[in-house]
Amino acid sequence: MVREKLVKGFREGIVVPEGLIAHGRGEAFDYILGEKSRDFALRAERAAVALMMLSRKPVISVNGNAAALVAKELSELSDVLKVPVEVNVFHWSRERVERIAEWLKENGCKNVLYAGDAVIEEIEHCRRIVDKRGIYSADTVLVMLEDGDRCEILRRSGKKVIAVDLNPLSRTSKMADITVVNNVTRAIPEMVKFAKEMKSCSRDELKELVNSYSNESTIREALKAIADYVLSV
Ligand code: PTJ
Repeated sequence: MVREKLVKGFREGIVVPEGLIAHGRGEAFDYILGEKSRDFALRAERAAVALMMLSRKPVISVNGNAAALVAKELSELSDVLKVPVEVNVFHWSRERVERIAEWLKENGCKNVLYAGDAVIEEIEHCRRIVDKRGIYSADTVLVMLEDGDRCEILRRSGKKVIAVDLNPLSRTSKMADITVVNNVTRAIPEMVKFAKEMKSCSRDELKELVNSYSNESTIREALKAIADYVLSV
């Protein structure tokens, strides 16, 4: 079913061929992680939601694969957290960006940014094209299925980065403030659930969740989970 969503997205011009390759890589990591949400992923998801709730101007960055896989869930997350979704893609064309934005709107997203009216100079590829009201001025960016160098540049420009990436060894995973080593198909619905539950948390409780979080531990635990799982089968 997941593959069918991507294939449909590909036929409709939302997903690029490279996105199908990226998904295959994700599937391989998901397989050796046991295809379930691990404790370190759930902890990262809670910390991620807390960080977004504490942020002045958070934004959810969405590319072709994410839109094809979890458009409805991203719309819900955007709604619950009152955070905009920005279409930001590696393989950019005005037509493609508009198509993804339309798809997100059809799936319930009320706050979609895709103006492409600003650039982040240091980024060399098309992900440099951003929206002034979104990634450009955001203090926290949630990214998924990300290529390595943007994460580093966003962090260098003073933004907090939350990544969802099944590969704990990727540059994005290592560079992000919070890495959710989980499949977006599980991570985003879980984050919606946590966001609803955490609405009653005080700022101090949210701060405690963020401050007690260690991304280094997450990466280490993810690698250990892979090693244990692979050796146990
Ligand atoms: O839509 P565009 O134009 O922005 O293009 C997007 C792609 C996916 C082509 C681009 O971002 C890309 O090439 O990504 P990479 O470098 O292949 O990185 C994707 C990362 O996401 C890899 O580390 C994969 O393991 C991981 N990944 C793949 N599928 C999933 C995933 N992580 C979480 N959930 C998934 N379903």
